[in-house]
Amino acid sequence: MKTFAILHGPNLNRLGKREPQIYGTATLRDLERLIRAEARRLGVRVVFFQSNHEGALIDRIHALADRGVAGFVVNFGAYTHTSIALHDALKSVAPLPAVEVHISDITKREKFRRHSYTAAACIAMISGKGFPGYLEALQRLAAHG
Ligand code: CA2
Repeated sequence: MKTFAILHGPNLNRLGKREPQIYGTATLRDLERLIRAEARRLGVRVVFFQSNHEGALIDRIHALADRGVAGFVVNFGAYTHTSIALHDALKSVAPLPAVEVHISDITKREKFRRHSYTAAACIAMISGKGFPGYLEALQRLAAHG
């Protein structure tokens, strides 16, 4: 059975606690429950990791790749818009596929959120679809050659 890693970046541990008009009222735990149910339906395994630290996310990408995961669903939070290092980390584990997800539509918010450095290392980016975007990302990975 394939295992996919779901990586959450900075502040996503605060989901459901602030800015419900942008991110909704459900928590990260609620999101992980939804993803687990979709994984069961698809017949794949999922592992989760959240960190507020760029280096910790990079170390985990390397470790998960060495451990044999089949791909990544990533929401690097604000590091999306700043981190060449996370882009390079995904490239460093090629050809493992990654799909980037954003709960909000990053193209319709502040100018500084419009560009993603990390999407260039991903096979797809899903933005603005809320939590269902993560389920779509998992489906994309499960269907990926
Ligand atoms: O829309 C997304 O999923 C984002 O990746 C969320 C990030 C943001 O920096 C990106 O531009 C878009 C923010 C993570 C969550 O931040 C929270 C802020 C307040 C309350 C709860 C979460």
